[in-house]
Amino acid sequence: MDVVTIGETMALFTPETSGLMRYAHTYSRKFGGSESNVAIGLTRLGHRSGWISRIGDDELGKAMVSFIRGEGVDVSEVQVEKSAQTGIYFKELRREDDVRVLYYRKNSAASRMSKNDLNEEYIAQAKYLHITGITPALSDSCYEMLKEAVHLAKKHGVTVVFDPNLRKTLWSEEKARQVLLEFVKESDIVLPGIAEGKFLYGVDDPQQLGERFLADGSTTCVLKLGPRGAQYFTREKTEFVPSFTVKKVIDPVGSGDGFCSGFLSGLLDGLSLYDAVRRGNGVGAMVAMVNGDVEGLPDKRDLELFINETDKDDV
Ligand code: KDG
Repeated sequence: MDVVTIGETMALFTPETSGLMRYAHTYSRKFGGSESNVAIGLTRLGHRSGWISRIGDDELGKAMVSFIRGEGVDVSEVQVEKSAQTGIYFKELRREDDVRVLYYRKNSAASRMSKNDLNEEYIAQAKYLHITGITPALSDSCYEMLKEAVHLAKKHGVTVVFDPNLRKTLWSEEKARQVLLEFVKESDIVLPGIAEGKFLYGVDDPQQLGERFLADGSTTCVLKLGPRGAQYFTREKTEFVPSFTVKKVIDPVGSGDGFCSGFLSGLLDGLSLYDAVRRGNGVGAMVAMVNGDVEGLPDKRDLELFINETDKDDV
């Protein structure tokens, strides 16, 4: 396995019309979850990924696992929880530049995950363990599980990749800051957005933020700078990597996960950090141009065409 990831995925309902959701009558049903989005992004690019999770014993859960399995992700570590349901979320496209997310996930099946969901051998055979700051916000048992997963990864020399993925609606700011920093300190690679960096350290200068993340223990920090691109920091070097022109943002949700899958794909293919970040930028941009969390994730050929075609537009 190249990458193992852990987290909750939800059935995603998107109104077929834009505007206030109270006027919507028909919805399309998709699936979305930061970690499985990354796992799918990786299989599209030709890598092997596995997703650890829990689903409810219900139709949405079954459809979700079929979908993710169908994308080539290993789902052998997904458990079925009899006493809780698969989580749901809605994505309201209020207007062109205003996409809102509403969760119906409290006490969901995935929030019942615990240390018992972890198979040490499964984590040990991966090259990377990908985790996000959404999982510890779900419940105390999820928080404990994630700490244990990181412990197992470190024990077996598996590189830990952490995307803070701050979701303020899931917990208090104080708790979020404390726990996210705990995971930053335990991770090898961190992939924060600039707003998350500011939330964690109170500064928004990219250079200062990069230094803070490295000082806290990560060997590589890639700071996502939104439409501008991203900047990576290691102890030896820092470089800004410009983004690609996105002609029209249709749905930005999931583009951070797209970035992560492109970046990890680059590392797995042995690219330089600059080129891995560039691949991340390309995938992130492509996801933002399509409605849905995973529908815009490209395969390698599609990605190459996009990157080469937009090369001339680089900023
Ligand atoms: O990054 C995209 C995710 O936010 C989306 O897929 C849903 O996992 C999700 C979450 O918890 O918000």
